[in-house]
Amino acid sequence: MQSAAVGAGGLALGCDGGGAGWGRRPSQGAKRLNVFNWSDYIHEDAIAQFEEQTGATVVYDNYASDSELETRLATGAGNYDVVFPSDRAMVALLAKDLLLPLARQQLANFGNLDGEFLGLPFDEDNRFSVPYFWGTLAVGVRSDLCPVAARGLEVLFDAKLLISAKLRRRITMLDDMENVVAAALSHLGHPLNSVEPAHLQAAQGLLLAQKPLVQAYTSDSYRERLISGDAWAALGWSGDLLQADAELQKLGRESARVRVIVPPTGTMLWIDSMVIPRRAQNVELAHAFINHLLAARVAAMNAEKVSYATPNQAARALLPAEMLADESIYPPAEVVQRCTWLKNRGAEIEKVERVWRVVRA
Ligand code: N2P
Repeated sequence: MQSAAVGAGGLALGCDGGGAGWGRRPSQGAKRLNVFNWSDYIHEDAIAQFEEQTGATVVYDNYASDSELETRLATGAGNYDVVFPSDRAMVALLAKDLLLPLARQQLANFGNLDGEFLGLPFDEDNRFSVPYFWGTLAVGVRSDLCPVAARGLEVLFDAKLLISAKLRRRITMLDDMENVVAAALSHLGHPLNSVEPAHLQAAQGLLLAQKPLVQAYTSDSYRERLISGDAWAALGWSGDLLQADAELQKLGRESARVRVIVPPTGTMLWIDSMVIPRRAQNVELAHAFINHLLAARVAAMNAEKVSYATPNQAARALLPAEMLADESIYPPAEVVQRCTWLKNRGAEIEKVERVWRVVRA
């Protein structure tokens, strides 16, 4: 399995690590690749190895929301060569013709991907996108600090519980319209993509009641807030929450844990892809970078670091068994069945936008 996986890799890796270091200043005439990715979403050695192998310099920058990415690409700011939109953002970026079709022959490692994650509705033939990681919308709880045994979303939404357990201002929510509204809908027992006025009205009421108890709406700093203990519970992306737990263990804070709960009644599933923006300046190097991240060993190293689920089958064969068995990364089939993808709600999304505007006002 291992040799098949590595053999499928088009790029000879054989790297010793070390490398020139990412984010270094480009030397004159050196090739330079501009990469824009979600925060905490790559193993830094994956970048260093690429720089080492190609002699290119990777200028790496982070974002925390799809809308940030969409705005940058639409305005042409940043000159990015490789970016990582979610399934939701893919729809918007393709509609605006902001992505370049990929040259599959330059992606020798494409075959490492699990067919289950190919041909998804937002890009049926994967003409523009290559899956990177998938995950869930989850709840992370500092179980050593939080005085209640959380089961799921109630630890964020049950106002009585929050006040009695002194969780007031100890919770954080994502700064993400669709996912926060979906979490509220889910807590109320409504479909996560609902645009029923009565459902959205109830979700708005719940979010407004919750608002004074929220420490922050943030899509990146919740990881640090959980680690520091400023926040005790957070709505977040599964891997970031697991990273917070791993970081606490690394710091030797044995009793300090972040327990990651994938709401058993079902939650949002999402998948992020690697794509090349239409205005990219270094198209060939961009393909080489995507291909590098598809190599089994690189993808496995990356998956171990970020604790998200990899769609790379060859990489999965290299992952530790306990990671593959971790249900907060790879939820069991019956939970996945209860999960849902964010639906493209067309013009109806305005109703969700209205709720979000009222809540965030
Ligand atoms: C990584 C965030 C994962 C992105 N920090 C969710 N689409």
